Amino acid sequence: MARDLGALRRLAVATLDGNWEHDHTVPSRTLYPHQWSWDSAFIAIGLATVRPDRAWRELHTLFAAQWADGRVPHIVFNPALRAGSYFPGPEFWNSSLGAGAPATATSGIVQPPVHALAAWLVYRRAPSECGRAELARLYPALVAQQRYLTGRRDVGGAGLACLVHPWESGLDNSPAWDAPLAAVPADVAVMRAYRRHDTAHAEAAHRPTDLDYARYVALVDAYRDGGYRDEGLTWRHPFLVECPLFNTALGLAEHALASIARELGGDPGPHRERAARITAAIVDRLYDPTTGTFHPRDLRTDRLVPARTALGLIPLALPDLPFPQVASVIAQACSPRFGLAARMDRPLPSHDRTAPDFEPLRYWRGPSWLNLDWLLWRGLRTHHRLDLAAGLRASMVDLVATAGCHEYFHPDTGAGLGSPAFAWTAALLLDVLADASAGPTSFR
Ligand code: 2M8
Repeated sequence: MARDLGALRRLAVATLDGNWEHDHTVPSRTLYPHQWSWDSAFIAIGLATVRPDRAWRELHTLFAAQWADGRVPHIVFNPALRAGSYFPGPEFWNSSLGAGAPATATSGIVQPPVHALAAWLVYRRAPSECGRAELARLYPALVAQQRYLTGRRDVGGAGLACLVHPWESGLDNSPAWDAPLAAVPADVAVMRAYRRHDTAHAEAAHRPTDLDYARYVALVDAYRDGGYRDEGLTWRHPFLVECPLFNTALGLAEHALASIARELGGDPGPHRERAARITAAIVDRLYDPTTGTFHPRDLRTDRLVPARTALGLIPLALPDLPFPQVASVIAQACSPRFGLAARMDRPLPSHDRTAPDFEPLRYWRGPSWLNLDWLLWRGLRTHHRLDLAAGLRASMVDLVATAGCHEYFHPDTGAGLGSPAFAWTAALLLDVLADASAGPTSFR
């Protein structure tokens, strides 16, 4: 596999080029042949280093499928693909049932709103008049996305967005969702009526189980049959959680929007105030002083989910996270649970490696993922832990140098798992390689 940085960069660019599809990038040609929301944000960040025009195109294509209520769907389906090329496909989601859905078929749920941060980073990579025009075009759509998430999706009433499906977290089968999902009535036999597409392209033992899928399907059924409406979710929806990663993205988006507003000659003040309120709510509602990390809050029980997953470390990316939480999250990240160090001997896992339900091969239940690394890498730089940031950066580069642009990696051996040509791995690697000096981050 590619060892020198030039060859590594070429591999990443070739992966992105190979996944480019007219006006967007597919996460993987085999497993995920449509456009995914948070993938596109990460992809744009990487494209900005080599193909800035495509970076903007990626974001504009995604936002062209934004719903009238401001939600940005987690999948935008490519109408040119044959039926059955992904499950659940457009016929299952039937987005036309949602008021204000676009003409293009989409899913009806969302993913972490990392897009405002992406737009800001794409612009910052090469500021220009043209880039400013692209930012100005996206700004109202990004604001509408925030309004949806902090408005209709504030089911808990404390200013945080609530997820209605584990897919909205992006960490589909994380142990964080086991407890809230257990309350979702589902019968694994319903899966006989469907054909899973993922297990035809990846090992079943690495993917979510059929029972997980039965619950995923039941949750989509419930949300879709309510016309994708968010009013009254408390009374009728069986899965309602506030996720630390998702809400960190929500807070980062307001910081990024403040920078964008300032750049466009607008007032950054309201965005800064909203960012501060989101960070305060994350600390107030999702921080557990006994574990020293953040946990999802299950709104059905009003309790924090006990699992210690990598989700709990991600609020470190917030620039205004108070010092006690910064210190305790870093201490936990450096503990044997996650093994972060200036010289890491193993990749960062997606779940506590000392937990009994840690599974090194199964998707989001242990394997290492570059997007989690990247978010934490930003957090470490934001809070001036350049020693640890350098260790994590070296680990990311090492993973791809040894195994290629895989979707995820074995958290002990670094072996490549899942899709072998995965777009956000390639994109985030390009971003990491372009920031060789890796100094502190800021929203300036
Ligand atoms: C995975 O999720 C999709 C459902 O959205 C799937 O398993 O079919 C997750 O890793 C998610 O975070 C990612 O956005 C998506 C496409 O890469 O794949």
